[in-house]
This record gives sequence, C-alpha cells and structure tokens, in this order.
Amino acid sequence: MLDKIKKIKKKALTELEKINSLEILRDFEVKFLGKKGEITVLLKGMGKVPPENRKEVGQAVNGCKIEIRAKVEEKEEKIKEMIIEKDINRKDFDITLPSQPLPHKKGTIHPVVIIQNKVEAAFEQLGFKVLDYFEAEDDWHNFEGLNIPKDHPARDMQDTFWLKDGNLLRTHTSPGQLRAMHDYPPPFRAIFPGKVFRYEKTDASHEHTFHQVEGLMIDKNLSVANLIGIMKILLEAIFERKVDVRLRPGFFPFVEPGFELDIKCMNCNGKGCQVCKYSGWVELLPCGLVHPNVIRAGGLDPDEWSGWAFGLGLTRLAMMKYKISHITHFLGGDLRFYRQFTEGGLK
Ligand code: FA5
Repeated sequence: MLDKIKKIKKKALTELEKINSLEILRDFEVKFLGKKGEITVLLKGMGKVPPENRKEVGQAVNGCKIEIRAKVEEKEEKIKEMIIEKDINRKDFDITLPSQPLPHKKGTIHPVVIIQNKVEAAFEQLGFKVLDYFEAEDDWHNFEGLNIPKDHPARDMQDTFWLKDGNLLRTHTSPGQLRAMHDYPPPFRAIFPGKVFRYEKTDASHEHTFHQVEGLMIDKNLSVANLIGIMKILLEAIFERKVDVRLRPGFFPFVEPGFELDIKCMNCNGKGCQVCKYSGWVELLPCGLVHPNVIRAGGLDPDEWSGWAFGLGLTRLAMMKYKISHITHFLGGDLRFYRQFTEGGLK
C-alpha cells in the first residue's frame, strides 16, 4: 500500500509540473482529488488495511493529499501571474490609458435632502443648532405635552401608525419642541428636520410619509415680527430670490396666536394662476408663538420665557422649488426621477 501511495504521488507531481492552464489544472484536481480521484480512492480504501498498518498508511495518504492540494494552489497562483504578465506584455496593451468607467452610475442626492441641506445651512448661519429627534415617539411628546389632550379633535387630523407598545410614529416634528426645551438651557434656537408619518390617503400633495423641519426659538420677549423676519431670510436663501410673505390666522393647540404663512406665488408673481388657485398666494407653513402650556411642559416658566415655532413641510417645499406636480414621485423609487438631481442638473 505504501508503495502504491508513493507511485500515485510521483505521478501526480510529474503531471502537475507540466500544467500551464487553469482548465487543465481543474481536470487534474478532479483526477486526483475529486470524489472518485486516485488519492480519494486510496483514502476510502483505508478500511481494508490491516489494523496494525492503518496508522502508518493513513498518515502517508493524508500527507500525500495535503501536499498535492498545496502544490495545486501554488500552481494556480503561478498560472494567474503568468496570465497577467502575458497581458501586460501584449504590444497593444497601454498601461497609461485611463481605466474603464465603473459599471455602476454615481448615485444622486434626493431632492428632499438637497432642500434640507439648504435649510440647515441657512439656519446655521443664523446661529441655530440642528437637532435630530426620534421618529417613534410616545403619546405625551407627540400630543399631550403639546396641549392636545386625549379627547381633543385636533388628534383626528393627525392619526398615525401605532406601535404595539403604545408608542407611535410621530405625526409631526413638533415633539422636538418639548425635547429641546428639556435638553438645552434657555435662551436657544434650534431646528429639527426629519421624517414624519400620518394615516393619510395619498393624493397629489399628501403622502403617508413625508419630511418636515421644525424651528424653535426660546428667548425673552419674542414677537411675531421676529418670526416673520427669520422666515423671510430662510425662504430667500432657499429660493435664491426675493420672497414676499403674509400671515393668516391658523389654529394649532400648541401655539397662541397661530398663523399660516403664505408666500407670493412665484409662478405668476402674485397675478393669479393654476398653482396658486388664482389667489396670488401659496400656503407654505404654519407657525406661531409657543403656547404657555407647552413652555410649561418643556420645564420653563412662561412668565419668564417666550418662544416661536414653525413646522415647514420639506417635501412640499421641494415640490415648489422644482415644480414637481405629484408628491408620490419622492418615494416612488423611479430612478429616472432621482437622476434629474445630478451634479450639473437640478440643485
Ligand atoms: C403641523 O404638522 C404642525 N406641527 C406645524 C406647526 C409647528 C404649527 C409649529 C405651529 C407651530 P400641519 O399638519 O399643517 O402642521 O403640517 C405642516 C406642513 O407639513 C404642511 O404645511 C405641509 O407642508 C406638510 N404636510 C402636512 N401633511 C402632509 C402630507 N400628508 N404630505 C406631505 N406634506 C404634508
């Protein structure tokens, strides 16, 4: 048996020496190491070896298998190097040529993220912190602490997805108002952009998942004039042109007084068109002075501290900026839509 092993090993090494292609090397592996290969057959025949010789023969067969396997790997490396060497030495191979373009196209930035970056940059210049709060919230932060008790009708306008543990997916970025007041000592100014969720029927301007950015300023003696001034600076930075704004009364339980801020329609410059439904104005964001109950829920004394807040629909702002007619494009996953926002394209 030991002689047979030696003979097979010698034969294998001689054959291996002559191999110069990966295909022939694969055939060699099958011939000697495959399921029915010569070395495998030797291993399978171990049962017939008398017990007193089994250890010695076993070691010899195993040693042979390990050595041949190592030599095959060595050979494979050599053949691969040879192939590369051959390619490099080809007369028509120019090592100085630029490489092939990558098979995958470079990704693009989502239009909502482009707008969010612009908003963040504009506010950072005005000394605002940019904060990131939770998408899953508890009832108190999303409703109760914002002056919306359990039986308040305002809850119906913002139904949402409820989690099994009684928490919910936030319906707006306003819970950040309470969190920021607890996290930072007054005075401070901050924005908190992020995704929000509503149990909502989708149409051209409503999605169940969309982006908002909340703004909050807490200081002494803040007024609505201050809020309007900051909003004008923000909108002019985003639209890169002069923007006219107006306030209408609006109701939100967490602000008093509350407003809807409109901008003069950019499509028709206030003359009236389809976009502004012939009113000359487009509704953009709700805002107001923070309600004393909310300031109290934030752990501050409303007789000492005042605040203003706004909640801007980032997705709607992107629609306006890029004249996108249907909100479902944003989450639709159609690459033709996203690819318009490439470098050198829409910004
Ligand atoms: C709110 O969410 C308030 N939290 C905003 C606020 C903050 C008021 C601070 C006062 C002070 P509203 O539900 O109107 O408000 O939503 C704010 C903005 O989000 C809207 O103006 C709109 O631009 C956007 N929005 C609302 N619902 C949807 C929707 N289903 N799809 C896309 N955008 C929406």
